[in-house]
Amino acid sequence: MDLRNGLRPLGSTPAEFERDLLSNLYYRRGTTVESASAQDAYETLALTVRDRLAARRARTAAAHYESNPRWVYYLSAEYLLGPQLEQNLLYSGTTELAPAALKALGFDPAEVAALDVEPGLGNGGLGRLAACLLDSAATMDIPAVGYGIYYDLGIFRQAFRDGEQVEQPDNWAFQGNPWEFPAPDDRHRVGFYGTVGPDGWQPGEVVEGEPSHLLVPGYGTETVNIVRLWRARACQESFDLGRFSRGMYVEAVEQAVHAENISKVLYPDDSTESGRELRLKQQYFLVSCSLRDIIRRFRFRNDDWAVFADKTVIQLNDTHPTLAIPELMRLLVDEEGLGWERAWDIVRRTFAYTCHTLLPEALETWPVAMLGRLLPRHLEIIYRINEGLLDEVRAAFPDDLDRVRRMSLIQEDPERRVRMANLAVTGTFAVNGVAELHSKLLASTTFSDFATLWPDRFRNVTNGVSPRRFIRLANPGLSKLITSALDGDRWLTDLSLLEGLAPLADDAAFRAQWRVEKRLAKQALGLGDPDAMLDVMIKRFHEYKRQQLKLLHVITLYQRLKSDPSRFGVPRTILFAGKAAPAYHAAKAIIHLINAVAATIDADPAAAGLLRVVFPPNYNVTLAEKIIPAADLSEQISMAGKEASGTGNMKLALNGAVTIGTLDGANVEIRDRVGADNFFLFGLDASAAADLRASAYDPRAYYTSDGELRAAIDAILGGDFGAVGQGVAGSLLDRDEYLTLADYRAYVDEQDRVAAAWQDEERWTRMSILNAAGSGFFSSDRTVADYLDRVWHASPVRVRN
Ligand code: 26Q
Repeated sequence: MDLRNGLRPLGSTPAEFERDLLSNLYYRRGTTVESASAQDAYETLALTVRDRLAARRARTAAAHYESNPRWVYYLSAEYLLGPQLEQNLLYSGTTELAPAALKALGFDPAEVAALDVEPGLGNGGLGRLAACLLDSAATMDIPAVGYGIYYDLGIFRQAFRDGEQVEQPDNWAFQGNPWEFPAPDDRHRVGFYGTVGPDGWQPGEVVEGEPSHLLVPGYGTETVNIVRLWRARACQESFDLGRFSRGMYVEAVEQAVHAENISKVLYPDDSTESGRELRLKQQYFLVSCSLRDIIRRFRFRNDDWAVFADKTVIQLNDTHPTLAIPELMRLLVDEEGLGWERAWDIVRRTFAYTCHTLLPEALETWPVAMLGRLLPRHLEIIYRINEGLLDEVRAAFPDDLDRVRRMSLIQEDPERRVRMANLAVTGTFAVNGVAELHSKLLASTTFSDFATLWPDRFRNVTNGVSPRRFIRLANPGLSKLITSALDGDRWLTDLSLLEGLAPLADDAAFRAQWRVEKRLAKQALGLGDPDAMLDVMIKRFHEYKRQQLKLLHVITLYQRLKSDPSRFGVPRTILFAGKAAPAYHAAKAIIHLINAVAATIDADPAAAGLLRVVFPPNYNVTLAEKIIPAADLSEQISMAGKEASGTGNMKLALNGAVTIGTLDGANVEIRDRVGADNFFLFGLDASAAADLRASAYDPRAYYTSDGELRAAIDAILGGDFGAVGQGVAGSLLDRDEYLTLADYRAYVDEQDRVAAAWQDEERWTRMSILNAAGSGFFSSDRTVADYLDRVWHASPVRVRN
């Protein structure tokens, strides 16, 4: 089938692009050049670029239909897709055409581009990973669909008021979103509440899920996949015409408003389980809509459940979509009439689970009472799955009651709750961690009982990042230099080729060019002196990540500058960026204190030209793309054994930042690959940290015995930075859950070695180049290749031109 029949081919010359732009402005935007606003121009440009991808999308769909492949479905409550315009220009080969055409029509390309809003449909690493994996799957021609939620309000916009974080709503699609294709025909109905009787589940409330999809183009290939996002819609019946006619306007729409609240807002929490029923509703809403869609798509070419698990693999991005396991059981048993064992076999062969945490408090559980009220049939199914699990445990370990209690899907004390991670491990054929160390720790600690019972289920897939977004788009200058050094841009789809840069670390002329690009990136960022070291800590705020440790270092540097300049080191701009969950008071207190310290240093002429602390608000993908190319030093200083992987660490190394870090998450693998000489290592390792925490750890002993540490904490307590930070200092002295004081001395001493290395410009540049050269492994293309090999077992489908 040739889908191009009857379609006007879209041109690739400037004149043709300009003609299409003009035509879209008239016929789709309904305006004229003379009266068009910048917003009109932006939306029209987006449509014109999107059209070029839509033609490829149509051919992709046709090729997929024809080959009836094994599909990869990615279920994720979060996606951080990043700004769409620059990416879609690059992927459609219109990066040069577009601004030229805009100019020819009298628009200012920079003003137009600035209107592109990033969809902030995620919190942090897990959401951005989802976007990188989709990018790589498309680039590798893998038939894949991402499913998620279309939150009206994405991750909050962060602002500072008197140095404190305040959260503002992010109504990202307020002006409309020109990149999406609404598909109201593919709506599904989702039930909640109600009762289970002889005729099965009778929901008490029904909401509709309406999908829109965004295009996910592959780079350097024809494939264009999609990510499908669900929005909650009230059913027709929920508008109460009777009440409306009686003037009860609010009451008339009450039900409808209630229904649509499901996709209203992203939970801005990346650590603690929120006890809110609406979050659970969101999770089931995502799962129910997506599974129905997956089955609908399965039926295009298949009619036998016997092949479902051969044609489908569903990856669960953490436990947030774990209700998919009981939901598929329900669909197969209650709606399709399959027997329990047959259905369970299909489910167990269909799902795979990625765990992204090691923090016990971040393992999701839901009160049995809440789940049973919201989803009574699912609770029955979970109980039945649990019976099978516990029978298996008892058979393998007779008389080990404690093990049965630990592995049960139901936690009994202090309140009965469903353990979603246990359910995810039980209902899947593969469970993976996101870095070598993390996967090892999962199997030896968090999931040790399950790993003993089912050792083959556990594997590792180390995270990766898209080189298209995080170096090609973010850092065009350095990308150009690399392309000319490597004689072409094949490295963009085979990042291992960056190894070819290693010999150039010894080439003085190349080093000079490398420095020029770094400097230009710092100038473009415009924060601080471009000749000072840019030392960055950019990530969500969490005590385990230890922004407070970096802050103690800042205070120590400041105190040395004032009292002992010979020990100060080198000029630095220290950049923090990141959001704290609104209810995470300890993290917000750290933000407040950082801003107070920054203000004090900024106001002190003694610090001018030597030390500056900057904290640009509202860290997101857009801002990351500006900071990462400019960074010299990458702070990856979590307490060892707590950071599952990290992906910012990879993005920074790829762009030639040198890491100072603990042996945590993927830092371990970064150090292995860039070389121990090009990585500043410090601190307790995971096992020493775990031992110290298990012993009678006394943070005050470190405070008492280390003069610099004591001085830094005393400065906070004594009000050098205003009344701010008493709580932060107090919690470090009293409990210091993440061993900040235990690692302080090793950290500060290692920072002195960083400063010494920086003083030798040529040495530093060599390290910087070797970091980029050694980062090839951290491409999300390699991650997808590992998923294909270890979990998905799917094959590419080539799309013809
Ligand atoms: C759970 C329940 C209720 C509300 C919110 C949540 C929630 C939301 C988001 C829990 C966790 C998250 C996000 C976790 C996350 O981003 N983890 C990071 O994942 C990265 C990708 O694997 C890793 O690199 C990071 O180490 C890990 O912290």
